[in-house]
Amino acid sequence: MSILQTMSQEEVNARDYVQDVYETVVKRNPHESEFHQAIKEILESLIPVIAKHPKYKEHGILERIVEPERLISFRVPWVDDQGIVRVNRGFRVQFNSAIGPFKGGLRFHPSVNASIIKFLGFEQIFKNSLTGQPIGGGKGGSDFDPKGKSDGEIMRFTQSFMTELFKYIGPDTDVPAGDIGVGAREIGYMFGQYKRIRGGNEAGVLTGKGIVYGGSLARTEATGYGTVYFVNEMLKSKGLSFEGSTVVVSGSGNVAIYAIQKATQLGAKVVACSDSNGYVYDKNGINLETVQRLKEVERKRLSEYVKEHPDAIYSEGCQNIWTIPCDIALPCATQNEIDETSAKILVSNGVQAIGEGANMPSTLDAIDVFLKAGVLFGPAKAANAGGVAVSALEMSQNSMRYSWSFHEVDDKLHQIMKNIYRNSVNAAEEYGHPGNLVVGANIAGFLKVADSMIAQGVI
Ligand code: NDP
Ligand code: 2IT
Repeated sequence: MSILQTMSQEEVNARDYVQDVYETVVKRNPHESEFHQAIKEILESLIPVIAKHPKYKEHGILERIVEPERLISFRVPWVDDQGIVRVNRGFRVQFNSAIGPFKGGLRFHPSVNASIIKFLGFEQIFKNSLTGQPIGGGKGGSDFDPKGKSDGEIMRFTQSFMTELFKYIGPDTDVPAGDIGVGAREIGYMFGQYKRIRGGNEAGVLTGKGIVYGGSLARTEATGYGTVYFVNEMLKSKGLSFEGSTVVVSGSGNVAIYAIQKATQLGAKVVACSDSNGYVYDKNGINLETVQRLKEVERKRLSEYVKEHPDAIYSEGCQNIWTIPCDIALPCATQNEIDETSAKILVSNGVQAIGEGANMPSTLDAIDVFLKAGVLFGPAKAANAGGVAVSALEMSQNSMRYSWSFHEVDDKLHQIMKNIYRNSVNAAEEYGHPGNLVVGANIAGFLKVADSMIAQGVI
């Protein structure tokens, strides 16, 4: 039976409408493949919602939600250690403020462009809604490459970046945080510059700050821990657990490090991790202390790991990490790092669960492979929402001028991840796709934002 025969007339109409919206996005944003990909995934998930509730079409919700409220692009001039003037491009997309101030990280990586920032900002709308906290969707960054830069260069760049960005952000309007290439050091320099320009201490303007000047305990750990908490819920639904499992984690940055730590605490053996040059396989289990020191303190390449652990094997090229047999795969590096071929290899090696720590790490074809094979699949906007959820807790603590203990924050994070899992499962069930957390997370995230947009009129 063809798909058309299994669809009601309302669903056929909804599908055609969604297709029209998608085509308009592609036409209006040419050559932005990552942005198209994120839009396509969401819109297709929403077909049963549009079919069931005509109000979303009547209020033009889809046409409005795919268009950012504002996209800011700016020049970032700075002087390198040789005295040469360098220029990068900065971005901030303020995508949707229906449920709260814009919230989302800043990414510094040479691949950053409007497409990357818009896909991330669009995803952030639904992720932030899923957390249950009052935060809208935003994202920003620059094509600046932090690799090989001195501390002074990083400071001059971030100060110049903030000298422009400060005009558009604030504790009640838009609250940036970290992402790839932006960690505690960069947030510290940006916070200092913002405070200097504004002439006041608005602690809640940025999250991911150092603990002694307004940061939240457990924010550093939150994304990686949250991903593992989410995957644990998926595993429990099938009577499985991390205990005794073999895990592969891609990346070796903030998200990867704390995913490795929590998975290990729950009894898993994490046998591999990677950076953009290659991956390490350690049959004894990855030594996290070594990875943290190499990547966070010494800012070296992961290839150095094998000098200290001669039993481990380093291979050039990060893609082949997915050929390592594992029970659980946690992609925690970057977008589209698992393609259809890698997904098929993972499935044929018997993978049971995927938890997306990174944003959009699986291509649409890869997701299809996982879902068809019946692999437990935790999509990014649900599985990695723990980072932004604890950022919102940081904002709350800043407003209260008070700090919670590590355990208080970690307990709240754990509960938030369980709620996201439950709400995604329920939405998938209610809209006719039981067990499909891609559809479930997209719908659960969408409904609150869409209803708020209707309540607030055509803006
Ligand atoms: P980091 O900069 O701390 O680490 C990024 C890691 O991914 C590094 O190991 C890096 O390797 C690797 N990497 C980056 N680009 C590529 C690439 N093109 N190919 C292969 N590997 C790559 O970033 P985070 O850990 O913060 O972010 C990782 C992912 O998690 C991103 O998708 C981010 O958007 C997402 N995320 C982050 C959150 C957070 O709170 N930080 C919250 C939610 C999602 P190398 O050192 O060689 O560059
Ligand atoms: O992708 C993400 O959710 C983040 N990079 C974290 C955003 C935040 O505001 O903490």
